[in-house]
Amino acid sequence: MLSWPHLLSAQAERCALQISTKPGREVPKSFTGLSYELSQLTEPEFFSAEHKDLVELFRNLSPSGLLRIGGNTSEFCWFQATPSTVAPKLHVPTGDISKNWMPHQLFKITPQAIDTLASFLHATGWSAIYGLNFGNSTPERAATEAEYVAKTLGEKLAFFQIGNEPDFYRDANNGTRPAGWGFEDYVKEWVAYADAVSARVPEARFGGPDTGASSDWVVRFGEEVAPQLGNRLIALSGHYYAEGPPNDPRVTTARLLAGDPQVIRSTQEIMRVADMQHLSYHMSEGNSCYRGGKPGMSNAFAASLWAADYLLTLANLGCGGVNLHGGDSRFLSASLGNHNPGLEAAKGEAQAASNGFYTPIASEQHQRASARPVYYGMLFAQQFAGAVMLETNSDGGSQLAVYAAQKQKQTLVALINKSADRNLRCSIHAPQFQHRVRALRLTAPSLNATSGVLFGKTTVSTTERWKPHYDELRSSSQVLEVDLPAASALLLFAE
Ligand code: BDP
Repeated sequence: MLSWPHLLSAQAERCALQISTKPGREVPKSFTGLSYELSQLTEPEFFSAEHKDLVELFRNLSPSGLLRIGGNTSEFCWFQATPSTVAPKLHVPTGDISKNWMPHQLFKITPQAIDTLASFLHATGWSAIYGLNFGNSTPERAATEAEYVAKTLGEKLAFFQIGNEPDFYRDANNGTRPAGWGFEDYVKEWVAYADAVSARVPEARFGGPDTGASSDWVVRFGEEVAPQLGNRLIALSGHYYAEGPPNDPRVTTARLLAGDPQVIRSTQEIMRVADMQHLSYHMSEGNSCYRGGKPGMSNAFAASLWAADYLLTLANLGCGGVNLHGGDSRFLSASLGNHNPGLEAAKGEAQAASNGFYTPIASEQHQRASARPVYYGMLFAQQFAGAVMLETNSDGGSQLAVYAAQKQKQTLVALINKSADRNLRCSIHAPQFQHRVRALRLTAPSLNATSGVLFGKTTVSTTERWKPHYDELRSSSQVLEVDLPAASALLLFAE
């Protein structure tokens, strides 16, 4: 009887790939990141060195990642600097409150939460992008908070961002600023906040504008704010959600995996300004589907392949880091004005959470944290951190994504087969393939599977370091033949 790889070869379509030796962009070691709601800090024990499961999952994902804390709830958080600090007034938007998608409550952050956050960052090796409230605060409050955060996090603070998705503020379902409020108003107010923070924290570094969707705001921010801030501005930032909302019937796994050509166009536009102004660019918040993600897609293996492909696309273009959003469903629901549209999309099927189906790490209250499928896609892309991207060429069509990089003496080649039913047999032409080639596979029972994901034949646990099992492949020439079953990915390491 034939074993399955032989069987697969018989039914597989052939494809050919070429890997060049021409170096492209360098992938920062801190490239792989996560994003959380700032309101998560109302529970200081969450981001704490004592939260061992979470520490281990962060460390397994990256030894030096970037944790971005912000989101819609950051616009409703206030810092209780001293016991006598009073809460600000809750901003209640005008009109029908049920149609407003911003939080309708305040969240208190205490100095203790910043102290435990520092312990978490030290335990994980990660650094933080800290989001200051700009929607409903004052420059004085922001400066007081920034001073404590900067002092406590020290070198673990990468930079501050001020405000979340300001390009949406004037929209009726957001209502943070009146209709007609625009980019010029934004920059004026934003620079006043940055100056107030700098007056208290002279060494403070900033990133922005952390827009929801408008790449033109990111470009203008780079062109207009960088000259005003000088070396205080170190990063441009913007968000990206591939699909949404989850209860829109057009949002499907097939559409998610078909890819979005706009990603390349807008990232290239932003990178042009980032390079010109010597800034890095961070996709500081995003995921497969906005408004909390779609069950059966965002929490399934499809999201794993999407994330691997998306992160490597951005790495190829020179992006400085990607933070996929997630966290506890209570805070993600609050970030959406307590709407849970994902449950509507689930059509009555029981779900493990009420929201945040896209979260890379499941971490519901009173439950042990665990890695979701999307986490594995990020871990796949993380193998490229610290490498220099190489050009590739493939005739495999749009459902086959191919990336390559040089990491010291190793050449990495990633093949992501996003098709649900098209098995491939690929011949890879690479001058680097002369000696030993090892392989890790990313697999799951199907694109819709919400469990059973394996990377390097193993899962990521909360109790020990991830140890993948490599397959040894021999390559005596510069051409290597590999099987790539439908809905799976393969990572090759050539020495
Ligand atoms: C972004 C917000 C974040 C939300 C997320 C979502 O910054 O707080 O949780 O969208 O829609 O707009 O899921």
